[in-house]
Amino acid sequence: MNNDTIFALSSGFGKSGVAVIRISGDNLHDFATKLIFPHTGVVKPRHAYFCNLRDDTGDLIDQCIVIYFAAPASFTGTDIIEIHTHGATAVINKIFEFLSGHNMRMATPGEFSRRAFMNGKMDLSDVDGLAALLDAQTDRQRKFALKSMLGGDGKIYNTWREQMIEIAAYAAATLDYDETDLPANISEKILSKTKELHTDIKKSLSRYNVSRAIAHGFNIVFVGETNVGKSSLFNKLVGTNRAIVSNTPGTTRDVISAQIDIDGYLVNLSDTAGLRETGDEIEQMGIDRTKTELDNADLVLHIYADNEFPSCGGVARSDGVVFSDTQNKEIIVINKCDEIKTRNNKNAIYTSAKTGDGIDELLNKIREYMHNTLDGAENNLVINARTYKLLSDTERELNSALTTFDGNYDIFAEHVRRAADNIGKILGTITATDVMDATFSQLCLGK
Ligand SMILES: Nc1nc2c(ncn2[C@@H]2O[C@H](COP(=O)(O)OP(=O)(O)OP(=O)(O)O)[C@@H](O)[C@H]2O)c(=O)[nH]1
Ligand SMILES: [Mg+2]
Repeated sequence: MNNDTIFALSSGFGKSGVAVIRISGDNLHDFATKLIFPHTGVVKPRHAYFCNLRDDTGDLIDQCIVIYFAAPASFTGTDIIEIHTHGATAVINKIFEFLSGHNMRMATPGEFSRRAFMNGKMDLSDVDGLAALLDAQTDRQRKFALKSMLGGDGKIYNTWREQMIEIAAYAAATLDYDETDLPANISEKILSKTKELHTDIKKSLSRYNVSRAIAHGFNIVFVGETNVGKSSLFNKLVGTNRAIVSNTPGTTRDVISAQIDIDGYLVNLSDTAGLRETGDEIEQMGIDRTKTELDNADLVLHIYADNEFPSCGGVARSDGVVFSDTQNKEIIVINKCDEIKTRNNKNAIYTSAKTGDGIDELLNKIREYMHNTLDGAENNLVINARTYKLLSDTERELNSALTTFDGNYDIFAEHVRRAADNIGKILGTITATDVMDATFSQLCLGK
């Protein structure tokens, strides 16, 4: 192993009580001793030492806690020194200057994790989990990412891969050996096991939207004709006057977004331009954007201001142009209920952004919908765009193995082997440099 000695600020930038600078390298024991005991002393790994950190001229930089981790028992598998200093920009810069003078360099983003991966401390799915954890804003995101980071997903991928390798090996063996020399019913077992794997992987892929909704937020879109009170309701749910409200139809033109936390789930709320036929170019652009929002929606709040609305579901404009078929993921809201005498629609929620009537009921309905869609996701694989692509390729190979099977295990084995390779790419056991670069660069400096 020949690692450069690298350093980075592992805690966040900006003024803080404490900042943590991490150093990774091959032989840091002597340097740790120099920091902790400039005169005499023996540094023990994994002990916190309080010390006066001095530069090479003997000037005090700051009072710090320094911890030395000896390889391989560290995050990266290399020697590591952690310096816990006061979180002032001037102190941090001074320490960086001092370290640079000792033949050390600033780490690139994700370089610490890359070392951990190279030293077998993490597989790529753990790295994806770490990246998701660092991005986590809500409790559900935290739990979801943590499971992946601690190797839960890696275990599943490894089991799948081992099973595929075994299937491919047996399939190849049927070509070379007599059936009587192989385990009983081997042909049926090969096929049934492959079908089982194929079903499991298909199921995981179908839950991709759930992973995405937890990791990046559950998208709720407010849609409806002009002036029905979309922006007023949006403001109620966000809790501030984020969107402009006025009785002029066509007030909202752009998409206005805000994030809220509902029961630990991150929710992206989008208020959109009211749907109507318009000669106004800018308003039309807003309406086009509404369509994009609808395509990415997990739930649509379809707002009306009276009891009349099309019974077919889906989102249509007042001129009858159908925008999107959202009926499976739509809540019908009849707003301005303070002005309505009869409440004769059983499927709708009646609200008044003016009086606050029905807002809690609407929130409860959203909650119920979200829990039905997202709960239980802790058991899902955390699938991101990278793993989705590779998992889809895996599914396709297994599907080809099964559908092209004509009693000849030659081609069958090749498809299963390729499927196993794709899982290997998810884990990073088989990997191209560009995949690794993309995975590690999601991480920030110092990770
Ligand atoms: N009486 C009553 N008026 C409401 C209610 N909600 C909104 N309004 C009024 O209806 C008008 C339109 O409200 P907005 O929230 O701007 O409606 P919008 O659907 O966002 O309209 P556009 O952006 O033009 O599509 C404003 O004058 C609001 O004060 C309500 O529940 N009851
Ligand atoms: Mg509006």
